[in-house]
Amino acid sequence: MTIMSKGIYELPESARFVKISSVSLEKQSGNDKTKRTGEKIAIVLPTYNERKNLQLLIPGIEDIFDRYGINGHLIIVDDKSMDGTADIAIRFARAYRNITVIQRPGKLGLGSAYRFGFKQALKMGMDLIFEMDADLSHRPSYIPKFIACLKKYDADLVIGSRYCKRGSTENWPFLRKLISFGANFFTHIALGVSQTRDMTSGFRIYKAKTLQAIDYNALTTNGYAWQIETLYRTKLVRHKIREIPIIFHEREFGLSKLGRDDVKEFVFFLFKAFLYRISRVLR
Ligand SMILES: Nc1nc2c(ncn2[C@@H]2O[C@H](COP(=O)(O)OP(=O)(O)OP(=O)(O)O)[C@@H](O)[C@H]2O)c(=O)[nH]1
Ligand SMILES: [Mg+2]
Repeated sequence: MTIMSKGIYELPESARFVKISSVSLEKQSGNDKTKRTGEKIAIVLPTYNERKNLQLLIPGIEDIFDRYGINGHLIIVDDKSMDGTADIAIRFARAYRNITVIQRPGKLGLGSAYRFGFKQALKMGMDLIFEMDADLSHRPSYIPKFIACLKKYDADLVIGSRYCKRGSTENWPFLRKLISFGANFFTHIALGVSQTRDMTSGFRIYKAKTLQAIDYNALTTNGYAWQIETLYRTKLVRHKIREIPIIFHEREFGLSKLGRDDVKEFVFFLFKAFLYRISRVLR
């Protein structure tokens, strides 16, 4: 794993030009996928230089939508990848017609990409919204399991957990395991979330009403800390959180995008949340 220390968040996302291409919003005829009925489910995929992965991932997700009759939609939020990720995404959008591609003009961070993707999903009237990495670490075969768990327990947020029984990571180097373990350990202490053992996991499904309840658009983090901020807010609004086991695969293509700014933001958020939690206890 190579860690990129590229600077992010130089400009607020609102101040930048964003292009949204959605073939499904245009007038089309004779396409079965866009005519599917039932609950509308969006999968938000943030991408930054994931061309090779996306080429395999999109057909994999579409296959699951077909096999399980899921009324699914993909929202790809690309931050000006240099490897042509957006071009590939647009080509798939033309073929599958249930894909929206959002092209932002620079790398604004993982959390910022999700915030933008969620806004689009809610605008499109989605009922359930997934977060999923685009680097094949999160396998599409779990998608129906998330939906089944959400329904079975009437949960508001279901997290794909690497650290519960039957969950695991595959091909992760020791250092990566240590970082993830440390992040989860300190997050548990700072936030006191007991409903999942994998607080930093980015494979999740939310009910639309939960995103509205946590006021996702007003959250403060832009990088990887987004995962713990959204989880903490979900706990604070007392929405139901469950976890299912997942096997997380190390990426085969491309590099990790976790940068120094992400780590700083993560630590700062944990510290702030911890102080807030203590002040609530003492009050
Ligand atoms: N749009 C956008 N996507 C991003 C950004 N940073 C990361 N991503 C995407 O978010 C997903 C998760 O990022 P990864 O770099 O895989 O993070 P990770 O899974 O913690 O790290 P690895 O285990 O090394 O893969 C991937 O699909 C990335 O392409 C960003 O600033 N903007
Ligand atoms: Mg990854």
